[in-house]
Amino acid sequence: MTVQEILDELRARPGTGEIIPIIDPVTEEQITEFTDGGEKAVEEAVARARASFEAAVWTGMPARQRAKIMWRIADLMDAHTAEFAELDSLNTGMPLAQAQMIAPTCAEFFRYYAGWCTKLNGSAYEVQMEGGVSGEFAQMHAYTLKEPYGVVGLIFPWNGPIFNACAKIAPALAAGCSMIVKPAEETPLSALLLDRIIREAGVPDGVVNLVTGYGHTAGAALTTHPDVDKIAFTGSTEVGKKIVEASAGNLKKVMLELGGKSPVLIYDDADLDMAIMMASMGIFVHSGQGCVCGSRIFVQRGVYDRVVEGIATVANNLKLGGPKEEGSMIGPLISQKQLTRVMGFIDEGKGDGVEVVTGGHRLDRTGYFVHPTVLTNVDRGMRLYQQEIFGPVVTVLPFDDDDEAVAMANDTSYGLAATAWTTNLSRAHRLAKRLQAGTVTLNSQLVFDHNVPFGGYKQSGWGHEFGKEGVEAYLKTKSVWAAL
Ligand code: TXE
Repeated sequence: MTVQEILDELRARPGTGEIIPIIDPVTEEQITEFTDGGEKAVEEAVARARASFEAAVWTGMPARQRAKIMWRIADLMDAHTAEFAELDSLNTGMPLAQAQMIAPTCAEFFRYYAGWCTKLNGSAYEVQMEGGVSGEFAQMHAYTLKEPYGVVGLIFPWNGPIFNACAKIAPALAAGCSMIVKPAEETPLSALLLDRIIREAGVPDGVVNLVTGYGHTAGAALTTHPDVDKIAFTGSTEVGKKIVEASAGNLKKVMLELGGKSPVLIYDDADLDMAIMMASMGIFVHSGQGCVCGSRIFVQRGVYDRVVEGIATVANNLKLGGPKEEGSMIGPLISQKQLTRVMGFIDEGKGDGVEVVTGGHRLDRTGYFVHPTVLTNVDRGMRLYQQEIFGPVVTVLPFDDDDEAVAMANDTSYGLAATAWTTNLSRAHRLAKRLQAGTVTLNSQLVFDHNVPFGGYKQSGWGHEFGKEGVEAYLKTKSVWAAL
């Protein structure tokens, strides 16, 4: 299966709407184009998903058998690591080595969740009910059943195309759902390859249905569809709110993984070399296009100057470039739209008197590259301090003590992730409790495991992905009562 075959397959997909170009963010040239699937594609996909669910073609299969098929998906993905890496790096501009590391992690989602297929049990309860039908105390036996939600819509963004796809498809399959999969319009390529693999591995027709198209057409049609039982969405907080409103029609359940403005606290007793390197990579990796990127750094005053200088040095030493360019460590932003957005925040900050320690400009070359940017002298009311920029832009501010650090860290509407760097472990764990975030990392950043739940506090999301919580998101609980 070559990259060209995938490009041809995308171009040949039927659609009813506008032509959507796929642009290489490194060359700014069109790679291919496809037709928006729009409402019609969603309508057909939902009908196929519903029919497969009602016919129990997947849920009716023994759990062991489903687990084997999921393992087969993972094995096939491993056999195609090179193609997945090539497709995602072509589509997003991320370095090839990075894409090659990510692909096997994505395959692992299917192995991890395959294990859950045979373990989705309810609980049993012995109940003595006063005044029951058969005497003073009615003996009751109650138990819960875990049932798949039904037909679910999976909508995800462009920042980690194959990762986002697997993080949603694998638990939904383990739970026994039928699904409609809508990748971002910018990055549908690797989802096409995954779709082929899923069918080749033996997932019956109609269980996984790929729809390609815009968010405001295909995505929106999914969220309003009366026959979709749940939406699992990763993307912007703005669209997350739209999805909540759109889902009200049939009160479909919604899981949201939204944006962040994650704080990183660096104390004077921290391993500063490590903290500087990790905090820098924690924002500049993937050009800041990660939901957990630590975009607000707070440094204890005594080491403030040293840390600002250290982060600026890392920023200046990172080699930006496309996947094919020798030694490139960081790729471009995904699109002209994101470049305009990111530069808008930076230019507005400059106008408001922010100090640009380094960066603050796009690179003087083709491609949507922004120089890693360190900003100080930032006012906490500024838009660039409060809103997710989703670019390689970090603000650094000083603090004196725990109370001030925590107050500043918690001072946004987001609550996705937070980090503390300190060798005082009792303080580290106290901070973990006080920081308003769904994930807190202590003396570490950029951590991930399939088994550890991940979800946002405040306006960063609803519900969890990964781990046991990740599969439970696709399950309903039914209570059954029996009089003994
Ligand atoms: O995201 P969108 P965009 C944030 C980040 C970024 C900003 C804009 O701050 O700068 O969002 O990025 C689909 N109904 N994040 O515009 O629009 C769309 O087709 C249903 C953070 O790309 O949220 C795509 O598949 N679906 C985030 C997906 O939603 C709709 C990662 C995401 O697109 C829709 C990405 C609609 N009305 C961006 N409108 C994170 N949490 O990591 C769009 N979509």
